[in-house]
Amino acid sequence: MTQGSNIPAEGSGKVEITEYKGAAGGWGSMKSLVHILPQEDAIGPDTLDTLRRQNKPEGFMCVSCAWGKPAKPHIAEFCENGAKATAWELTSYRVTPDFFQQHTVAELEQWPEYNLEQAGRLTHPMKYDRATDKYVAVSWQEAFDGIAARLKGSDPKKVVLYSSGRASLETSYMYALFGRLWGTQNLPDSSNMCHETTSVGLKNATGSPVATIQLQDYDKCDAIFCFGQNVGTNSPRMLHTLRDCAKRGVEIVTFNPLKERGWEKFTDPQNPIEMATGKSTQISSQYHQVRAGGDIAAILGICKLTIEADDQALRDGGERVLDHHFIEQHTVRFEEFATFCRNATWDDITRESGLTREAITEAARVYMNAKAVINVYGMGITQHRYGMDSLYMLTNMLLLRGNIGREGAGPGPVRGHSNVQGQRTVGITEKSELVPVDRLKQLYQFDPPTEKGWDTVESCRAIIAGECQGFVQLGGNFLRAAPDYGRLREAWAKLPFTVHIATKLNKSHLVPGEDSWILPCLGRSELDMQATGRQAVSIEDSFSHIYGSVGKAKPAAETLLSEPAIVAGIASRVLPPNPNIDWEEWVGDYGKVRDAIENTYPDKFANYNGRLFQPGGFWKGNPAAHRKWETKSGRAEFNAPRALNSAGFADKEGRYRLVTLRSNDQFNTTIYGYDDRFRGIKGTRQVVMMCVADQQRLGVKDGDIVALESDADDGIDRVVEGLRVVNYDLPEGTIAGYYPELNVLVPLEHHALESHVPAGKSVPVRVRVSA
Ligand SMILES: Nc1nc2c(c(=O)[nH]1)N[C@H]1C(S)=C(S)[C@@H](COP(=O)(O)OP(=O)(O)OC[C@H]3O[C@@H](n4cnc5c(=O)[nH]c(N)nc54)[C@H](O)[C@@H]3O)O[C@H]1N2
Ligand SMILES: Nc1nc2c(c(=O)[nH]1)N[C@H]1C(S)=C(S)[C@@H](COP(=O)(O)OP(=O)(O)OC[C@H]3O[C@@H](n4cnc5c(=O)[nH]c(N)nc54)[C@H](O)[C@@H]3O)O[C@H]1N2
Ligand SMILES: [Mo]
Repeated sequence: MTQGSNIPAEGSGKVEITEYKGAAGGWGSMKSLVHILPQEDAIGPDTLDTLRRQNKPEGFMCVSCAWGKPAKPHIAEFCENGAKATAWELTSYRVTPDFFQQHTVAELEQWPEYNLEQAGRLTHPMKYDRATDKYVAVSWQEAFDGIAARLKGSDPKKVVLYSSGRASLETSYMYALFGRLWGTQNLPDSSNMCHETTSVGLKNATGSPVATIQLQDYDKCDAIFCFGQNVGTNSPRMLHTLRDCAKRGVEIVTFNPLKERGWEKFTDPQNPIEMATGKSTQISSQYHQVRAGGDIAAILGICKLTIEADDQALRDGGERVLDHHFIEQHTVRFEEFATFCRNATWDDITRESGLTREAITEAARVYMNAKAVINVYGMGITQHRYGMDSLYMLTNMLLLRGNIGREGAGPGPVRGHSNVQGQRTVGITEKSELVPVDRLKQLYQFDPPTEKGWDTVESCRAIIAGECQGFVQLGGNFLRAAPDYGRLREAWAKLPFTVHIATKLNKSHLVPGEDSWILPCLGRSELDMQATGRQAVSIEDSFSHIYGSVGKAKPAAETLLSEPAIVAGIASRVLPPNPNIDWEEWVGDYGKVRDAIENTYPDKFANYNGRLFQPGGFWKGNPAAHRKWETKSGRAEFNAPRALNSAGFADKEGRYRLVTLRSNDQFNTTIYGYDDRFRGIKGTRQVVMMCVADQQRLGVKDGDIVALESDADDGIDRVVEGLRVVNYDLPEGTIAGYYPELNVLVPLEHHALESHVPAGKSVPVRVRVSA
């Protein structure tokens, strides 16, 4: 067993910034993979065997992204980053009680995130000991009893039960049910920082909070528009789909302030000919470098041109451009929206989008000529103050030509965590209207809470105000992922208690409240043996397909418990006995939890256990995909935007829009390394990417060190020092750097208005140049 060691910040390699000339995928991805595997000492039989079975029916479902898993998988149905995630979980390094004996918590908190997770898998339940400032090993029994005592002594309405989107459907169902039985709906999850804008906005506009398309729709579309998603890094398996589309002649039009390599070209690492010849496929036929927050205006331009072309056709007696039949039968507020578009001026559109009228006209041409269009998007849309307006614009655009609810067309949000969408499906939510309250009542004979619980922003507010009485996290790294790190960290240290169900050590664990426990759990790739034998779990992807997943690798330690066992361990001690729930029986056989899920959601989960390993997963269905609109009006809804850019603050001299995003060597707050290959950045994450014009205005150049300061009008000082200027092709006034290092700059109240998703894609900052 190898013990993790403390390596100084920023890795040990030298910093190198050069333009990356290769395609996404290709040899670069192979090299990156072999680089991380030995580093993790993880090329054991288990890792390779696990990778072979990754994303295959009866295999194990990757813990990285939520992209669909085809019914006929590739020989190796995984990507560079999925393999990294697996290797990271199957590391041979261990964080044992000895490790904690050697390091105080104060010392560990100073370690970079990379070193904390690199130290290895957690092995024993640990409890914080204030006298020595160390975590010490306790038995599971002691941990559960201690936690139960703390929970019972608290007001359920003041305790947060957070989850990160990796936990399975089975665990998530049990966790949410525990919360409600105990009396709280404070059930935020990582989705509250992610696609909640989708869940709220798409639901309002189409009645369905998720993608209406399925994976096979990509075979039927003839144009794809992509807004604010970085496919090469964050959902690399999608590149296979896009490559096939591009080869078929599908036009792919991308809107992104950064030139992201994955949207430019792709060499398939699994294609020997492409690998041998270095041949790559061009992905985007058009690439528009919109300003951060400029999507509303860009799409407005497309809609304006489409509507005006239709007006013209009406005048000329030509073929109509809009799908009037669809608009009349299926939508509301079209006229209002059309008037808004006709009245919009090109001055406003070009200023706010940062694009020329010609560029937008080119994009509109593709839209008007296409029969079936998919709008793909990610965090570049959802993480803005007016993110919902961007999302509405995306939907408006599709509705104009009836591009929802038919083959090859529809909105295609690319979800983040592998089961983040599924968690919402089975009850992880702070909103009772999303919960089948009557069914829960009937099944478990209790009155579920009806008042709204806390989402992420509300949880942070409560923590900062000193009102939160305790925080339980099922996976994740809330303290680091949430906004306003400086203020939150200070308040987090005063929490009465925290409980962390986790595979690896992270910063959230290292700012202990009065009492803190770390509960180490099995990862999804590991064998999960319970009373009735080997267990499977299940997850839901971005297309609402549900798959079983079976881990086979030897667990990192014999002392680990599964997530369902940990949730049951806590729940059974906190709750009075309930004749309708046998927590122990559920842990012994997850099939019984699936039966309970099926009983709670009979429409979505019919014959759940029977269909668990259906190739390609089983579809839980989607009313909007059949043009059944479960909205307030009973139709799909057009919505004119409230603002022309989604940043939500005015332009001002010296003010920049900071985009916080992911490098190619990270999974959220998990940092695999210090290289961001496609962006040509090596050996450091302390950077701010900036275009030449902005550098000249500021009097700085590539390689200079600057600081970023908050420019929010809330009087709070927030600063990050020591950032290296990196010359980057970006629109003027838009700069970019890495999350989570820059989270200190994201004001808590700077969030998407309705969904409360922190607005990490346009943070108002100033650049301070040291004398
Ligand atoms: N390897 C790996 N895979 C992951 C993750 C990971 O960290 N690593 N994270 C997972 C999770 S939880 C999620 S949510 C997804 C995240 O995947 P993405 O949605 O790709 O998230 P980001 O990396 O934050 O990048 C967002 C993209 O939006 C662009 N952008 C920023 N602002 C704007 C804007 O105003 N308009 C437009 N049009 N574009 C903009 C950025 O340049 C960037 O390309 O990936 C998931 N998959
Ligand atoms: N500024 C800024 N902030 C952001 C974002 C951004 O783009 N910009 N993105 C936001 C988004 S989209 C998201 S989704 C959130 C992510 O927020 P989270 O989901 O809370 O964070 P992660 O980094 O994914 O969590 C990593 C930790 O999960 C634990 N873990 C890993 N695997 C398992 C497992 O199988 N079981 C259990 N129990 N634990 C496990 C490990 O201990 C690891 O340290 O961050 C958000 N924050
Ligand atoms: Mo996410």
